[in-house]
Amino acid sequence: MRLSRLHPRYESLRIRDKLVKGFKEGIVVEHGLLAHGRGEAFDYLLGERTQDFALEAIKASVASLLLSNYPLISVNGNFAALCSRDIVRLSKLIKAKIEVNLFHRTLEREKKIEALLIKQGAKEVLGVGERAKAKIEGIASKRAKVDPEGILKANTILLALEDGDRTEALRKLGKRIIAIDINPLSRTAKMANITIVDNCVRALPLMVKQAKVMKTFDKGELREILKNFNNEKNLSRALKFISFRLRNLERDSWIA
Ligand code: PTJ
Repeated sequence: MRLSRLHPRYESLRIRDKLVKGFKEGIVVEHGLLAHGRGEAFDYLLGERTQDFALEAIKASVASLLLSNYPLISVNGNFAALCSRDIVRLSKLIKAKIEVNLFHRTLEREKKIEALLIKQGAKEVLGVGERAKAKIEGIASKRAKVDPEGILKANTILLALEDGDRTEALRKLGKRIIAIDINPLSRTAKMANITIVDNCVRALPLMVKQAKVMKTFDKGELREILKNFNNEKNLSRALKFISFRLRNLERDSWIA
């Protein structure tokens, strides 16, 4: 469909189109379209903007990734369809590995996502086919299969649109988890070390921008940013923001 930039919901429709295209190309699964719908509802509650608590989480995340000696970005279908270009850009800035890790795993999808990331400039994509020969305990789905040179070895992992089980299992293995999850109530949001409550479509470009600036910081400065961040408090700020917005909307609708 050809979208007019003048449409009041242009941005939201543009994102939907990206996902539908990803679906038609075999990158996104049907379930991914449903997951996006849930995300859209939360984005509506957040005012479809990156709020200050998300920006703080983004800064803490970039600090954490720059401090890590084995950072990794875990990519699923939705994340690839929406953010492939910025995933690759960020991976280069923070010197992170990229691994494909799917809930609805098929070799065909893994290869398509790998090809998309390579097209965007990735030099190497882990976790595809035979490479995912390690297994993580405590995960019931095929997401348990990981690359021994990737997720198994990494100490800081950035992920998006994740299920709580895997986040929990990865935390049990001692990994630091940075999650982009627009739902502050999700298990992943609560289990992660740092949760960016924002749409990945906005969060990733902002992470790239921050990484360009923060990679010049010394380790002391990065540690200070990380030390001042508290995930529980940040999540509660997100919830307070949503309640505040709903109260205001309710009041305004009464006046109208
Ligand atoms: O590609 P696969 O096979 O690995 O499958 C991936 C899906 C997306 C199907 C799978 O991970 C899934 O079922 O995801 P969930 O559990 O429905 O969604 C995970 C979280 O992501 C939910 O809390 C959503 O609100 C949130 N979410 C959805 N869209 C976005 C989002 N968070 C940030 N940005 C979004 N665009």
